[in-house]
Amino acid sequence: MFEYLTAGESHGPRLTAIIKSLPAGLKIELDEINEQLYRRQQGYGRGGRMKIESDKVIINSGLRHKKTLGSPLSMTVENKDWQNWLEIMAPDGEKGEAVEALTNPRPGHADLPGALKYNQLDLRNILERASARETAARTAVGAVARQFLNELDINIYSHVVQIGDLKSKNWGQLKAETPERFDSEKARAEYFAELDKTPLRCGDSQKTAEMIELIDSWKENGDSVGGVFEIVVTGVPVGIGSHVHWDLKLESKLAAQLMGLQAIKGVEIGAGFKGASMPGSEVHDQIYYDQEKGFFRCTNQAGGIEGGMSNGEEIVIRLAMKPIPTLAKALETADLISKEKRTAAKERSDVCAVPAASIVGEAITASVLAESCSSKFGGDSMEEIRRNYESYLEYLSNF
Ligand code: EPS
Repeated sequence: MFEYLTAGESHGPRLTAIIKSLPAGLKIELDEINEQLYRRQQGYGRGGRMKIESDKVIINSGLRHKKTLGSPLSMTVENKDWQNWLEIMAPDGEKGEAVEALTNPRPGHADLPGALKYNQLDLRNILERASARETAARTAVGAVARQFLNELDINIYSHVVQIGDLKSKNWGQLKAETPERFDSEKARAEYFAELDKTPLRCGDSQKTAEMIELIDSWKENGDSVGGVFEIVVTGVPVGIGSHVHWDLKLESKLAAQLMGLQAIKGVEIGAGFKGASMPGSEVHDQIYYDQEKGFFRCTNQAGGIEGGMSNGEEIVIRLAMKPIPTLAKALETADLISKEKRTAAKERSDVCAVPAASIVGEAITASVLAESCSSKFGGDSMEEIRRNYESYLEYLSNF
């Protein structure tokens, strides 16, 4: 369940996502999918394309009267910009080679390796699919997964903690400073919801102002800007994922899928790379027991995952996004056909898309957790999954 496929080119007619199978009887609100699509389109540093698009989902199958049927759920998101590309991107067009080919590959993009691998003489045949426009489809999938996870009281949040070389406090530091500020789900949800009203989805307004200045000044130089964002998942019961096979481990599923998000170059779970320089006695979260809480930890260096399984603590993931490879200050490149020295293709582009990536990161995390939870709790219908989930929680509380 929750396996999915996306299709579509950036300037083609539309994006499509198909979730192969879902539990029957899951309530899906289209408004909630559209809200996630809207969130993904926000953020300071976006380019001209976002003024054209206003993403809305169309459900084509698998849903009746707001409830899933268990059959494939297929969704589309229209590309409004398609109207400006009717000839260049025509699926049955006859212009063929008369359309001017793009032959100056952008360093850092899929352009060159894609053209060589697929034997293409027009880079557009690669870049249209490589484009991060595709993430609108994954966001729609994640929005469905999120509604499933809500039924299991699992919540997924994110925030931006670095733009360029400017850093703000990460989740662990924020919690350590004022634990009482985040001690209920309501408080956590409110904190993260407020970030949606800010330009960069960063909780530090002073740092945000500096980050905006950095984006503006790098943009003026014709440059692009990367950054780091963090994903925080609450409410995951112990035992999601498994230690028995490498590909069942929760962190390998999360890392693999999150690294599949365009421009992501690094993933850390919990203390991540920092843990490598710390003594073991400080890295591992000591285990305590309380009649009320059951087993618990006072620290969370593991980022909520031990041995490939959730350990009941918050899951904390950090992702590094490189600067977007389409630069106004074009980099040097070599022509695909003539092999002569050229400057890279300059398409209209975003200068910084880290806030948008954080929303897609949430969506991908949601789809991984939905898949892992449905495999743990089984069942073809929501009633069956809920029964299994509740009896597992009861078993844990009596352990
Ligand atoms: C992208 C290039 C830009 C971005 C696009 C990703 O699009 P365009 O080439 O049309 O200006 O705006 O992102 C989206 C369209 C989106 O919906 O996020 C790229 O090359 O990856």
